[in-house]
Amino acid sequence: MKNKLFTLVYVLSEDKVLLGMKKRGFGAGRWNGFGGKLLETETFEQAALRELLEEACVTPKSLEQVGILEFEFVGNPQILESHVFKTRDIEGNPAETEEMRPGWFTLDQIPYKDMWDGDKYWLPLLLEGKKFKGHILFDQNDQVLSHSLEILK
Ligand code: 6OG
Repeated sequence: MKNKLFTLVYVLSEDKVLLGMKKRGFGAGRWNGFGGKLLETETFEQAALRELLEEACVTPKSLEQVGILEFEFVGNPQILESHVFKTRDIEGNPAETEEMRPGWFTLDQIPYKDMWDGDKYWLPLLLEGKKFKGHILFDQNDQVLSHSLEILK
């Protein structure tokens, strides 16, 4: 079975990161980066840019790919492969959309308890400027059962 392909983008500004409260669909009720499914004709970078504009009303002037994460759920063979990006340069002001309510968080106040359970393992790597790849296995209650992460040079 082919992996399902996603993008996930984090906007950084000084000592803050922009997250979005997902209002509907997969992951609703959690703060997350901005992103979604890759369309067939898109590169990951094009999809990341499109999703950031659709969900937060901002356009990155540049995007840096920092990680690839495979999310797996027990009992489901379909792997969710998320390509993770960061940017510091955006055009426009973040605004609420039908899908996401944006909010800035200082790096020592990331709301991990209201985020996907895996985030606390790898988001600190992104915030420390590292590149990484990894695999995270979740149980039926969306809790992490096991994870492996490798820092890339
Ligand atoms: P749409 O269904 O809205 O795309 N995503 C995850 N993000 C985190 N932090 N942890 C996970 O662990 C995730 N699984 C999926 C990828 C879904 C968005 O949610 C991300 C996409 O950006 C399970 O099109």
